Amino acid sequence: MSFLNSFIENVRKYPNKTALEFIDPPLQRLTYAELDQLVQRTAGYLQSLGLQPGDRVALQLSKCLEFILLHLGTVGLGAITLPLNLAYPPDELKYFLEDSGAKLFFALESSEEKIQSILPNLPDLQECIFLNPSEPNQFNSLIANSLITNYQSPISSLQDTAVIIYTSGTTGRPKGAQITHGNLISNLQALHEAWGWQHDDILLHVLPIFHVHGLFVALHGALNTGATTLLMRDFDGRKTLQTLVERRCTVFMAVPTIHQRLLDVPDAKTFDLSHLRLITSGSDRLPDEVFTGFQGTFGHTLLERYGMTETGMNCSNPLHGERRIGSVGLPLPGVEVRLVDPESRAPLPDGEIGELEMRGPNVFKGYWRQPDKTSASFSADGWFRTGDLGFREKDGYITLCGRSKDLIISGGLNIYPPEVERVLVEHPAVDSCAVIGCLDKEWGEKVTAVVVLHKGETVSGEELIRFCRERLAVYKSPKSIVFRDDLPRNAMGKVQKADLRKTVCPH
Ligand code: MLC
Repeated sequence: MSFLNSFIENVRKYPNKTALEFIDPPLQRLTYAELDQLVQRTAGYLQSLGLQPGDRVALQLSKCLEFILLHLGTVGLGAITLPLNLAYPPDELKYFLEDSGAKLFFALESSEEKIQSILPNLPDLQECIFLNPSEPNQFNSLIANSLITNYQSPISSLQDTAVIIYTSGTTGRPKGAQITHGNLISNLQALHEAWGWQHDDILLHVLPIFHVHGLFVALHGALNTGATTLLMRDFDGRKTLQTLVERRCTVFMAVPTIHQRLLDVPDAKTFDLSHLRLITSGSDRLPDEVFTGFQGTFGHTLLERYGMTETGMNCSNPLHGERRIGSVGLPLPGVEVRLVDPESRAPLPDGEIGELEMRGPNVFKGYWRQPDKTSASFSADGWFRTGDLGFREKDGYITLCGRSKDLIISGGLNIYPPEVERVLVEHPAVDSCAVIGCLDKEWGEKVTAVVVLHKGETVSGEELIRFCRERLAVYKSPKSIVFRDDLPRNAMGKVQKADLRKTVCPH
């Protein structure tokens, strides 16, 4: 039993049906049988490189077939995929490879020069293979002579880790969340039931595949059902609307920034999306204007759901029934949700705002090699502390209304201000700083740094942004810098970010 069982079942049921189709160059289309053959060859190739169950395989690749084959081949062999955002600069990348002890690393040929210097200092890394996804023959020839390997060998336990995804935190370096086969299976089953996935669904996939949303919810969801996935390598608003119409897609999943960009396509209203049966939104709070804008422009009521890396999907508005504006809906089948007082941790009654805690087969097994951080993120009786604040209405609907953690979500990506602050204060001109998220129509929240310089120093905002972009992923770097003489602090010396937001962020 592994989370690939349902995919393998679908290979048997629908061998000649299109499983994956890349709709921009290089154009690639594979049936379920063809995909299965290539995964088997990829598994054989990985075995020839010495991959053993439990080993980590890091992937820092664009959205390409090679990524999908390596991921499925890796987990099929009982090893662990480590998907990495392409935006990570060499310093961050080195930390992920080192911390995870990755044995194999697949990266883009175009990044070779940039990352060559970090490779010799990684003792666990046995091989780094550079790929060029615009030349599919390169990977084909790598795997061509591999023995076909039966990657369906059962894993020893559903508690085995399938994927590690790094998440940042308010303290210390990012932590690798270990997601097990059991987590993936339970969440696939819950979403199958909740969203009525059907084998004749056609999913248009525009998200990156190195996160939970694009990889587990969208791609795994479709493969688990025997549906067809059309993949767009880089999101484009107009092309998305055209494809949804021309290819008669039935399912579309995105983050609010993408939905907003669809609404911004000048002639959006002329695209008839009435044949779609499901359009979901997640990874960030869905603004009311986007919810109503979608109803007005496309006649569709977006289905908002709530999840996170450590838990997969937790809650969803119903497929049939009321999709309540501003609410993330009801707990998914098998997921238990409770609200507790963030200080005393005592459970709260309906209607009161508290921190959400989760329990269920969807909850990850812990942070990679970080037992202290793992135990700190669970209550004594085994509930995962999400750090999200919200309340439950009498009829069970849950509404999120803030975070107990200092966290910014921009375009569906999590950014922890302390990580950015640590980089900014390394600049010789910077005395202190505070990084906040300002509400923004496009990004949800826009990373904004409020900076106090050392006496007599001068430096431009552009220079500080450039400094951050050299050391951090671009999406984490501030989009604007505001200079101040000092920062508002409480009696304990803690910066009052709520006050700063009021004075710094445009209303
Ligand atoms: C790109 N940029 C971002 C950004 N994405 N900046 C802040 N936040 C982001 N999310 C940078 C680009 O590098 C670029 O820098 C500049 O902003 C403008 O880029 P763009 O070309 O306009 O952006 P684009 O590449 O089109 O990307 C926007 C996007 C993308 C919305 C399509 O961010 C995206 O795919 N987001 C989805 C993320 C996601 O899948 N999250 C799920 C996490 S899982 P420059 O150099 O040009 O200035 C999870 C759990 C759950 O949260 O529940 O789902």
